[in-house]
Amino acid sequence: MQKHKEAVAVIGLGYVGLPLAALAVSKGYKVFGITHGKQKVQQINRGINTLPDEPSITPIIAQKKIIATTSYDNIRKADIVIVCVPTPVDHLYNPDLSPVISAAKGILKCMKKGQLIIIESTINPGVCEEVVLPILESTGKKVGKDFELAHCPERIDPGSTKWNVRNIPRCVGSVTPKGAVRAAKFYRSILDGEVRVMKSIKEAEATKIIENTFRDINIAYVNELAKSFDLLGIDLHDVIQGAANKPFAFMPHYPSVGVGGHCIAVDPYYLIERARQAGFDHKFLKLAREINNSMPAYTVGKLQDALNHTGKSVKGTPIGVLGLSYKANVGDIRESPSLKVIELLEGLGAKVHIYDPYFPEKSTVKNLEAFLKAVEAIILATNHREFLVIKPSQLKQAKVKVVIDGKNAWDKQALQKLGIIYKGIGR
Ligand code: SAJ
Repeated sequence: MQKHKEAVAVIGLGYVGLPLAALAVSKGYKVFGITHGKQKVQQINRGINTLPDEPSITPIIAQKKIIATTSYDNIRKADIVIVCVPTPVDHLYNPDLSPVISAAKGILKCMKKGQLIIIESTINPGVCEEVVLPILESTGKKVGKDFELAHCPERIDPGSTKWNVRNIPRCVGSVTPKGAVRAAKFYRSILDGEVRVMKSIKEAEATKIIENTFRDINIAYVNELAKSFDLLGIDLHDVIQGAANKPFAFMPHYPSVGVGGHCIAVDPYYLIERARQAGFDHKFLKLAREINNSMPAYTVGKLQDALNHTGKSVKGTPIGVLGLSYKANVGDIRESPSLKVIELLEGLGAKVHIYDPYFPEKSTVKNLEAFLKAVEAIILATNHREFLVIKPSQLKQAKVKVVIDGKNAWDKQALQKLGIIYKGIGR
């Protein structure tokens, strides 16, 4: 039964938009979904959850209450329009706002007086007022009079069993005080978590960007430590766990094969570019990106050293990359370091076998057994739960000689005891 007379339109039904649409439906809003892809539209209208990593929303999607279309027409029937489209970077790491721009242009064509337009996509400070607002006001409409514009940065943590769209606290900001009140009221009607109203829309944009650049520099910090501790012969993984038992003023991050995903690996470039335009050079953020982007090559270099010890080279050795996803237990390869590792290995003439249960179509073998049989050296690139239960004896039996543990997830001592050459990242 519909509890709210307002209708919501969600543009972009991916990792961010579909859980949000499902939550709004479950809270009694009429919800229109707008997305690319006729097949995706059909599936959602048939009650099929198109996000395998978000099983919690399956029962809500099955109720078929989200009215999905590829066209923007239903915007005319919505009181609140929420933009949840990707904000990627191109191959030169330049921010690509084209999805946000086309969403704003699509809204403009179907705008209705009094609408509240909310951007959830991660953007740098200034995008709402310098990019989105000029489009929405380009036909003479005025923010604060004909519509409101707010920003509520998404905080989805894909694959998390603890945090979800409903319980994660949020921040919201708007161009006008009235817009902030309306946006906060909407989010408080669907969320259990705190909704904090920021003093401006720029502050809301900046909140998300500093959350993720904070994470990127902390990961870069431990990745740089890994390179020095490898030379010092100190197990950084253990040392971080030692430091982590300090109950205050330390937040553990862990070195790895690299930083992937559509958030941490991307968001810093938005702030770097916007600050550059304003005349400031974010040397520290850029260095962190450089360090994190260097980890796939560092990992492949460890494989080359390890193979040299056995008198072998990358070329001509059957090598396996275990895991394509950018992080454990999700099926998402956006900016995944695995892809860079594979590219580097193939550039060195390696025959690369790939296995990721989340990507059977991109795997070169059907299952883990076939993978282990085919390879002599393994780079563990994703710590999926399926890979954590692989026993050292299975690797020994499969005559695996070298393991490069890109996630420091396997048992170093046990593998070394079986005569397998083991190298971790910083261990
Ligand atoms: N990574 C490391 N070392 C770490 C943590 C992560 O190498 O200590 C790597 C991961 O393997 C992955 C990448 O960094 O390749 C990103 O990992 P992530 O855990 O940050 O995963 P994301 O990209 O899903 O980040 C999301 C973000 N959420 C939003 O942007 C809304 C981020 O803000 C959260 O902090 C993060 O989830 C989280 O905490 O899980």
